[in-house]
Amino acid sequence: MNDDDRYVFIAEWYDPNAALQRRYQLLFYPKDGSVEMYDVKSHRVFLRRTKYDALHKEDLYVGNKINVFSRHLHLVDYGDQYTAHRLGSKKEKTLAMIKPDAVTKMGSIIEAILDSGFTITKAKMVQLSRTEAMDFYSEHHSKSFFNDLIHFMTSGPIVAMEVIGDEAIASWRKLLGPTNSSVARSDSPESIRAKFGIDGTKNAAHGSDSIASAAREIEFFFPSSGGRGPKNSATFTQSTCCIIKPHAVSEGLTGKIINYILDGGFAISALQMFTMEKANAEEFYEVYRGVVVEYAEMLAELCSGPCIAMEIRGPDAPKSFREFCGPADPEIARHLRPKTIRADFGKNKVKNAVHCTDLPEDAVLEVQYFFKILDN
Ligand code: 3AN
Repeated sequence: MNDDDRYVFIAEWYDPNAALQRRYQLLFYPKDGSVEMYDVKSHRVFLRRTKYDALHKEDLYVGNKINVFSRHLHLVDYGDQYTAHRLGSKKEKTLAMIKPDAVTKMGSIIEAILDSGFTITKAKMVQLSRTEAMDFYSEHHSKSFFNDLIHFMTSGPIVAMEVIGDEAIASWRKLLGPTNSSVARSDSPESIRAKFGIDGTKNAAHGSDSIASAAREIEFFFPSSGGRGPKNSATFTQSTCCIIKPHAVSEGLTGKIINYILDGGFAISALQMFTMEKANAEEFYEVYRGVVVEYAEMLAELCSGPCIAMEIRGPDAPKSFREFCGPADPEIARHLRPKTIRADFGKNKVKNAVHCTDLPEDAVLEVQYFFKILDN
């Protein structure tokens, strides 16, 4: 690294007060981890060069959303040739999908994805209709296994994810292993299909096979404009709401927390990644305003980056799941309720790994807030 290295990006930020999409030139200095921003239109300094520890070189690529001093910025382009050349060449997006046979193993699969250095930028659990599954696999229409494949893919929910990383298309397929799970077990025993797949059709997960299919498949599940994409799998009955908070997502704990929940005997019937706007977080946390001392910090945390919202089901769900999460303060949790999510993964009262519904009567309302209102 050169001492005077600096990377330049074009970043967009939606300014809710002015209802405007603003454009900035963002400069990052790896030497001291500082950032500087200029308003593209007015050429004015927007942020004087300031050290910002939460931003890393690995976060800087076109398409990624980053958080700089509580503003969600979307990196839409490279600002100069040098940056494009140094940081841009290898990053790709691909579609990773967990198939119905492996949804109960999703914690371990997500852990494998994150441990391999990929970033999950979108995620949604959906239930495919027959028409949607046939559309997704249209290239296999004439194959002998087509009917079995469609039957299988509509037999239960799946989890679709947009994954970004260096040469993500080929690396994710390598991590997946051969299409047939038995072949995977002999040829590539450490692969996902070897570990979690059953046979040739029930093979745990999917990965796009080219840049063109990655673009088509990502658009299929996460339409960029207008369309709705496949429906989320929320049931809105006998369930409760859990959010993996942004700090835990950015610390790479998503897979571990999901495993913890599943191992605890709960089922995850819906899951989606959201990046909360302040107004939505305020609405969601309304009951805590003026009641909880840390309200303002809780708000800031919930808006600080992507979070994972989930619908949780299980015996005596709202109450039993709340106990499973443990006391809101992880320090207290570690003393009084050591085998709880917050005791194991929380840092402090604000960064306490997860939110869960407090009052049983709010449980379905909170699930609806994410899976009916925000997923719109
Ligand atoms: P991959 O997912 O490895 O790219 P494709 O695209 O050839 O494999 O096939 C799509 C899906 O169809 C596979 N993931 C698998 O579930 C199913 N499939 C492929 N080949 C067969 C086969 N010979 N018999 C049964 N199912 C198959």
